[in-house]
Amino acid sequence: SSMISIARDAAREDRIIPYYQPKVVLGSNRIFGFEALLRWHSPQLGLQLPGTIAAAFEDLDLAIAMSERMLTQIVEDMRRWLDEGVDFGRIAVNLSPAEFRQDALVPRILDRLHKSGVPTSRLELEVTETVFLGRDAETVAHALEAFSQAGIKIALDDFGTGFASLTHLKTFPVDVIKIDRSFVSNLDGDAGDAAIVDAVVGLGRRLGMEVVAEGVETSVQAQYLRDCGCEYGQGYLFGKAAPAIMVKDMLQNAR
Ligand code: G
Ligand code: G
Ligand code: NA
Ligand code: MN
Repeated sequence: SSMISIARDAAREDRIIPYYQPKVVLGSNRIFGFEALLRWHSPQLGLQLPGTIAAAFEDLDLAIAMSERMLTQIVEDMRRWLDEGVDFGRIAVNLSPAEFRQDALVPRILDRLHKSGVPTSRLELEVTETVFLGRDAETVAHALEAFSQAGIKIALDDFGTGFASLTHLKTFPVDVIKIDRSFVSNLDGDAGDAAIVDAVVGLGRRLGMEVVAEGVETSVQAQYLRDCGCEYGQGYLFGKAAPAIMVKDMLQNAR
């Protein structure tokens, strides 16, 4: 399809750029990390969101190529920030289910960190519930276990929208639950969504996991989340994704 050919071009031509969206401690609005979000530059159309090449994330070769570009730049950015004394906290990177089909996923990521001297504790990997459901569930389990053993944090993204069972929270090494923004956006109006958010926050805390609310756009939502004990948030209220060069400013402005 043309989407695939566009993505192939984007991955090859080095047009992929990580943008960084802050994640904050809701009690203080302090930034404790960032999510790296893929952007790519189209010579014709300018800066593009990942949705324009969504199909590419399901193609193994392209998913790997894009992920390589992202990781190379992210590790470079982290190395530079460490050298400059910029405390960026932890950087979360999204992994698509297709990426778990490559044998060398774990060493590929660990080698990068080791070669650059960036501590594994600085990296978090975000996966959606769908990674647990395919026929490669066992491969995925081994990879997540290996990442976790190495000190990399694992976040379950878009929590509540997939088909995963609560058992997965117990059987996979999950450190962070990200409450999907569809629940957060209706917090001020929908009693059902408020109940779901309350329950997930309670569940996560009881299991000793960090709970991050995604898509926080209003101060009313942020206050509701604080009141129900949700510790962390992410969303336009605190900042949109921005290029690496803006990270220092974001950290300074959040103090
Ligand atoms: O970045 P938003 O700005 O549009 O991201 C849209 C979707 O693309 C989200 O579901 C997000 O998880 C996914 N996404 C963003 N960056 C990456 C990436 O580097 N790799 C993968 N696999 N997915 C990404
Ligand atoms: O699937 P994932 O959670 O990784 O996707 C993150 C997506 O959510 C990205 O497209 C990002 O740009 C978007 N996003 C981040 N914060 C907000 C927000 O406050 N509101 C909305 N509507 N989208 C957001
Ligand atoms: Na994500
Ligand atoms: Mn999400």
